[in-house]
Amino acid sequence: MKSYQKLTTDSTQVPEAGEDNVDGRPLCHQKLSAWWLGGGLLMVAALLSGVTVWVLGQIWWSQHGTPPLAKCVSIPEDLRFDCYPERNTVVTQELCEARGCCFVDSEQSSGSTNGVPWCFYPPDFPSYTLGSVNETELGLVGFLTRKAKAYYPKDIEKLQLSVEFETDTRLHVKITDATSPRNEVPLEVPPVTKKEPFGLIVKRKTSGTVLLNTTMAPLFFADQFLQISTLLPSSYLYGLGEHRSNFLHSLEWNTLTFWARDVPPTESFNLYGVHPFYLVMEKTGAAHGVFLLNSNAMEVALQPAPALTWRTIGGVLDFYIFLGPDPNLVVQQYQQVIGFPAMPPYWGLGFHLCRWGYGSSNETWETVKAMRNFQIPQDAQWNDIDYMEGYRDFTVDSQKFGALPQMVEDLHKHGQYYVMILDPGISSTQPPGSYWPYDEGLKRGVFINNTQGEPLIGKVWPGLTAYPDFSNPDTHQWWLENLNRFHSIVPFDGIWIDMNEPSDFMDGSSEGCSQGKLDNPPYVPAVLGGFLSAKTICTSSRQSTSAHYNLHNLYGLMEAKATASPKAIKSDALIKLREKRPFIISRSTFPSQGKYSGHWLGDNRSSWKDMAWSIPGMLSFSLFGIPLVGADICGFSGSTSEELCTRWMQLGAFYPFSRNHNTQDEKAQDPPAFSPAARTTMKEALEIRYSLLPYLYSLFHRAHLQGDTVARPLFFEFPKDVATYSIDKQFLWGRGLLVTPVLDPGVDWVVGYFPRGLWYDYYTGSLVNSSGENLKMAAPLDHINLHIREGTILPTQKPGCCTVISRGNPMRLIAALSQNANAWGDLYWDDGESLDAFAKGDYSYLVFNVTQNTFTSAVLHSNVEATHVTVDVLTVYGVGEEPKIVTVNGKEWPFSYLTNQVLTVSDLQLSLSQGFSIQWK
Ligand code: MIG
Repeated sequence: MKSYQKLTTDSTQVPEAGEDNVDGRPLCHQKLSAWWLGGGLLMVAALLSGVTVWVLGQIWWSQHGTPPLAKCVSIPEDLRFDCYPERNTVVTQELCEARGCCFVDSEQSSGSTNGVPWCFYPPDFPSYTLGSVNETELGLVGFLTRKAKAYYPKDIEKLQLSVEFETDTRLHVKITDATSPRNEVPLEVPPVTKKEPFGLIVKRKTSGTVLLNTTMAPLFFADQFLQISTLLPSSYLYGLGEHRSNFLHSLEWNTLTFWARDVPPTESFNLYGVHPFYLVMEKTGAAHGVFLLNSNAMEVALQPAPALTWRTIGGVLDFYIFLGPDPNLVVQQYQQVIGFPAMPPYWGLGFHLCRWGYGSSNETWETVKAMRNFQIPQDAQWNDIDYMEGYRDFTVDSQKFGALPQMVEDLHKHGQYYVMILDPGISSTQPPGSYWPYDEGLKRGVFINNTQGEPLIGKVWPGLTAYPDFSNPDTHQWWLENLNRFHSIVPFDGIWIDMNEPSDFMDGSSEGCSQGKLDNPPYVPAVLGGFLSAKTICTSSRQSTSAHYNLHNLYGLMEAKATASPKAIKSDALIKLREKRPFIISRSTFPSQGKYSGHWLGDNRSSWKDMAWSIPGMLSFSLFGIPLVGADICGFSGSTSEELCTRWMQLGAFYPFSRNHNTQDEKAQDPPAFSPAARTTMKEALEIRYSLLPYLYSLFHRAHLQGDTVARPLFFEFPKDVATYSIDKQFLWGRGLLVTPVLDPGVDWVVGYFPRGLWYDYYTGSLVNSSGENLKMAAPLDHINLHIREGTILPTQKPGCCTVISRGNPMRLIAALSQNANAWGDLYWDDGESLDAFAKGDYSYLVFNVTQNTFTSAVLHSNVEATHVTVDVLTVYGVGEEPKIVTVNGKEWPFSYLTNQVLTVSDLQLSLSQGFSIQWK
């Protein structure tokens, strides 16, 4: 007879136990099979294309009671799952045992103080029993019941479990209240038509790796406390944002909290956005991902077993498991559920300049003129809240910003763009009849209400404010009309939505919050401040579809949707106004945000450390399906230095979203504010960015099309190279361009890791043949190291003042040959701003290839006016021998060859819209 004890202490035992039992039974046509094992264990299993899945049902006979100490101490420390996560209580033996848990003061027993819980679940802690199980089209549905109550109020006795294999690579596990509906996140997941069976212990067939095993700790499903734990197959865990941490998370008893919050990024705090998604690299180089679709305040506790515990205070347990097995595929599969990111306008990939504290429209305008004067590339000028009258949305300070409409007109005349900030809080203190947004909003009932049904009043920049309820479609219409009225005065091109956690300087409201269970839940995750309404509105406040308790983490998503959505019918504010692709940057984010907006990493500091943190921040958002991301270049708060700002402009030139932004009362940090040398270096960095925009734009197309990452972690391309797993000081653009910035002061060198293979210096074509090693490189202050991976062809274009110019400039194609002398690249091209250009077929798509000493450009799709764009230069890196002759479309052509194996063919004047070939012999 198999005892539960045995099963719980060795993860690999569970599947093995199943296999023992099925020995001798052919696992032939089965989609689903169930066996009763000894010891009251029901097991349901299915063999899928890539994984074997088990759902185990535990029958518990034990009662609450104090577990014997011997049993407790026998549990290894790493496998102790916290039974008392409450932080405000000193956990005594009495309190712990009242919960039926083991109390072992591990500091005394092992001298370790590293976070091992003293109060933890015994192996036979009461949990749910799996009852009847029925097959469904895609898997199974079953019921879970609880015999003994757990210790949180409103423990739900009967749960419904569904386990469905939705696609070959996606498993969907959902646990809900079987009898009454609970809050669910209104994410529109595309319907699944494919029929496949399904599981809860998930084991990869090829490697035997157990991806999930949730049998190690009890399942909780009380009204306001839901918890489930799983073992992890390795400690290589990524994602779980928004947090400030290394890209590779620490599993040393590390708890991450999820609750949208206005706070400068700080380690271990909950920050602006919420992304309950992780990716794990398994020991074999395969990857999988897990997404918990839940919008409540949440906590993820990591421990070195390695194991992970999800703890949320509402909603349902709705898991999607993505089987990869390649990390790129995991992220794609995740985005198949949450949606692919919007295609940004081309200009959105240009350089953006902003600050808080431009004193006037003229001061803003002067900055733009200085940028032009020094011929530093800039596509967009921004304004912060300074432009408003009394910080009220949809107003312009007529004294200081009287020239704003003219400035915007001037930007447009120069092919440049204007973006301004909007905060959600709407001033509630203006005399009636004088402020349309509030008057009209009140009339239409678009604001979030308090528990008495009156608009909840908090405080933000304009003073007392009401908060638009973006879960209400009427609010979208009202928001659109506001934007429309404002646009007729200031014809803006993009919108920066800030403060949308939402931020409230008052902690709750002007009247405090209720004492009810929504403001004071029985369990509060480790949120900054210790209570849910810290720096935000009361969680009891009422929105049209649910309490703010459930919708808080969705506020930024819903606001972005109202501002930008190409899909929503009534809410596509920017599209209706401009009929062009929206450009929105949001501070608070939630899964599926990428469909509507990009993100910046918030209020960083002007420090070297903060610059370094921007890389893991950016890479995490690549995982979250928000590729349009960047940090405030040169730092937001604090004062930057010329050296720091120079290095940061170099790094920031490679943020997918590249914006220099500064707080008020700090010295200017725009490029013209520095010495000629620094200014020149900054200009050169931006010129490299602008040169590479055709490549970057093509990467965004792939992100939009299928969820490829743009800024990419090295291990995505080298998943078998464990040395890449912890790298977050370097990153790739797509598969082919390696960026190695300097992140330290006072140095003129940098060490970077080069995965095995050939890498070419971007600037010179000089070759690095790496065996998978760290290399020290020269990095004087005017230089950022960039390397092209073997086998890559980069489409580049002569830079210009702005994308409107650079987009028309001649192209240079750079081919970096592999060891076998091959290379590949592509180019997606459209007018850069039309909505749905790809869907409508209004684009060109070109594929470049090098094989057998021949470069070919093949036009696979051509339906856009691009004849004016010419290819002028082909540079080939890694041509081993000097050619005797070069031909272009069969015609002999002059060329140059350098001894570092660089072949250059110039003055080509080939039309981009026609295929061509260039051969060397
Ligand atoms: O309470 O609008 O993160 O970028 O400059 C601060 C002023 C409000 C926070 C944003 C920051 C912006 C600032 N805002």
